[in-house]
Amino acid sequence: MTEHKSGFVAIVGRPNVGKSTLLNRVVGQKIAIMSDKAQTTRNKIQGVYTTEDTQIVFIDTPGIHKPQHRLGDYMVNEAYDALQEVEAVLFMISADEKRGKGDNLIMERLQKLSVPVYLVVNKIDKIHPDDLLPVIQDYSEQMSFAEVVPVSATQGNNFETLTQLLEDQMPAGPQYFPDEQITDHPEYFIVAEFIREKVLLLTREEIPHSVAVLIDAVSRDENDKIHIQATIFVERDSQKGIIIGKGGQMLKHIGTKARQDIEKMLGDKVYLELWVKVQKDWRDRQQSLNNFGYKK
Ligand code: GDP
Ligand code: K
Ligand code: MG
Repeated sequence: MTEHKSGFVAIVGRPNVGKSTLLNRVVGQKIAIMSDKAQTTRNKIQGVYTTEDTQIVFIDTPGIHKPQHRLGDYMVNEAYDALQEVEAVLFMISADEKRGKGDNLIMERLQKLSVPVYLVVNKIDKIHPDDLLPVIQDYSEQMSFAEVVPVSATQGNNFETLTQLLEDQMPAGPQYFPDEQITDHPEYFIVAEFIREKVLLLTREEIPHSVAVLIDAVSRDENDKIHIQATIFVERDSQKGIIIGKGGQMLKHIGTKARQDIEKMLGDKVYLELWVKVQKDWRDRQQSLNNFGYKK
């Protein structure tokens, strides 16, 4: 018998490069919410990849950006925190975007690490193949990478190459999570995230960033249907109006879409009841951040 191998791998990069999409693809199920909005991901989230003799715990992180409020500070800390005690780091970039200050800032940090850093060039489906090499060259001139892996997180190109590289890299170690477990977060966390994702999908401008979701109650009725009550928090009265929408249409839409994702995850029928409340400027208030789970 070969010795069991395991380890932790952090996924870092600017907002919107596709980190959460990669995580979901690796574990084969949606555990991290995704959107075209920057700062969708607010907490570290572990996705567990298990084979017969290897377990890799991928850590998805909030995009590294310049914080504008306390929530932002928390998010960037979460990202840098994930770099502690990992066996490898995936530095993810988007093939169709120019290297920016944010990338340089991240690379400055990564260069100080003693573990291998892989350059994962995502969204190759969006570029002409001829444009790939210049991107790789540009980044490789900034720092040296253990390996460069071009991928498409939405289409799955090169995922076997990526996981195989990482499997080979893992040291001897225990299985941290049971075979069937795919994330460290409890289901209620993911349920709240699914609801927040639909708000991100259906609203614009500052609303997505002003929203937090808390699960108030979960119960099962005599027909085995799961009843979930949740509250969507916003920062201002005007935002509350937008979330509820004319005649409650927006809230209904959010609920319907979220319910579909929740039912898929739980494998049961769900009755979802949503409330909207205003919590003024919560993103800058430590007490609110603590309540919403954005605390150390
Ligand atoms: P994150 O902020 O780095 O976690 O990025 P997300 O995973 O939330 O993805 C940001 C956006 O990029 C979403 O709209 C994704 O659908 C999109 N995206 C992610 N990966 C790919 C990819 O490989 N190809 C394309 N075309 N879009 C992608
Ligand atoms: K995003
Ligand atoms: Mg994300």
